[in-house]
Amino acid sequence: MVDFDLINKSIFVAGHNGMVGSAICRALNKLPISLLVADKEELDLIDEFSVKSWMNKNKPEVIVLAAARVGGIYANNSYPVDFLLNNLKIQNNVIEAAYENKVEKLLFLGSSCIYPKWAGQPIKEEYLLTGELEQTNQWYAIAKIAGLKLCQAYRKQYGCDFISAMPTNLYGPNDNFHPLFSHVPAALIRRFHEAKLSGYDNVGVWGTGNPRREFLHVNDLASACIHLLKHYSELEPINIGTGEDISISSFAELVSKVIGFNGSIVYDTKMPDGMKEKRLDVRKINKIGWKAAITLSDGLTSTYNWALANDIF
Ligand code: GFB
Repeated sequence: MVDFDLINKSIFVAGHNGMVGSAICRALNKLPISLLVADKEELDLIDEFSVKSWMNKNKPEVIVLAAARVGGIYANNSYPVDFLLNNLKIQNNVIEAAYENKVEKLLFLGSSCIYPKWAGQPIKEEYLLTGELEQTNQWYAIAKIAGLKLCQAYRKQYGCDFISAMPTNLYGPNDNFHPLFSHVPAALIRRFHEAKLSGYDNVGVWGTGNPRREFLHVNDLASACIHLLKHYSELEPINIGTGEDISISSFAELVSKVIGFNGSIVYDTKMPDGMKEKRLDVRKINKIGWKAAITLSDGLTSTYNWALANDIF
């Protein structure tokens, strides 16, 4: 197993204010490293000149690229240009500047939605680019595929230690709790909470409730990222997940229980289902010594408590 020593390294987390970036910063802050972050006024990741000059000045030794335009199924469908173009710009700027500044290791974060719509389950890393993409998130998926290919290209042409990881659906503190643009965990936490407070009889859940999703707490993702920085150095991307999935209807029931909502659930079949299922095959990351630790029920409870404590609703 590869051993890359993070001790005393200067590590730049791009996207430190987001759910993923902030979780990675919390985990890195427990290590004897020097953490580099920059707010938008200091570093605009969409702007090539801004990225090049910031990198030249700050010279990180390691980069975690967690900055991206993200959102749930409705946001992906509504803002195709932002999801394609902004993500391409951010990753091109950061990855090119990483090469120019001789960054020793870069971790690029993709998403399980890069895999084909009809991929066999569980989804192995080698299923990438073997079939058509899911329509609702094709813009985001194309950008993320380009990002992982760019990392592979730098490894092939220049020998850079740039790796890519593909996390499954994530949730946790600092998620976006917008009622329309969020992913399903934050959307349902908000909706069930508001229904409980208002005394509603029922709550609407999008789609048929039949799709299956795998959910990983972002603190687990952060521990996986640190593990990969230390122990993974290959051309091929690596999946990060729990390896277990649940139907959206069972998930909605679990959220309703965690929130303490006693009414019923109504399905809005005018809203899209998206991919039927996307459970990741996580044997590769398990084999190099990492496993998810946070159960879905514990993770949802702590996320709800975090949202209450932070006046999110
Ligand atoms: O989380 P979500 O938006 O992302 O939706 P995807 C997951 C499932 O939950 C879909 C259903 O079947 C939705 O129809 N759902 C039910 C809801 N109620 C709701 C609700 O109130 N809000 C939302 N958002 N969904 C994402 C991609 O797809 O996967 C992202 O769009 C990202 O780009 C992520 O890659 C991993 O799993 O469908």
